[in-house]
Amino acid sequence: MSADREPVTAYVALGANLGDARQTVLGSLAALDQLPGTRCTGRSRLYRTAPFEAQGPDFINAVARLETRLSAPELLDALQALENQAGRLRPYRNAPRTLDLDVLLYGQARMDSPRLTLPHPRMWGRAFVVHPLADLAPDLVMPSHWASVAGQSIEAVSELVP
Ligand code: PH2
Ligand code: MG
Ligand code: MG
Repeated sequence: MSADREPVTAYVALGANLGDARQTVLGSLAALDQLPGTRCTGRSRLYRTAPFEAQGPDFINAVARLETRLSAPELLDALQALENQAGRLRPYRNAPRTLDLDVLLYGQARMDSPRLTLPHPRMWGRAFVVHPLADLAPDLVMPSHWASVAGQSIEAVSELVP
């Protein structure tokens, strides 16, 4: 981490559908605030969502806003460490998981590397991202985004904490 890097606003999607998904998501929202050089400055409501192009139980999903001095690859490393701590296994693509943490946006960054594509290439087609993101950053969500996710099953299951 570079202490002289200006903080960047990043948005991270949280998802879980194995084990106590709600507790895992709440615990990782708290853990994001403890990452080096990082503050969690906003949390969406929690949502119960049907698996989208995936199998298994319903998910708990949320989005967090971070102010971070970590670079995008450093942030990704930190998120993967939290996934591993939560016991994440990867038996096949989109398998049910104890915890998934995805970088959605990192400032204005655009990148396409084998590890990380920014903005997240599928974020605007997923209700489980669009709805919680709109809790935190309604100006980012355009009418076309709402139209793209209409019909996907999603229900808020917590209050918005200011
Ligand atoms: N994550 C996926 C694929 N499908 N569906 C829901 N409802 N929530 C997710 O977090 C999710 C998904 C790939 O990461
Ligand atoms: Mg994901
Ligand atoms: Mg992921």
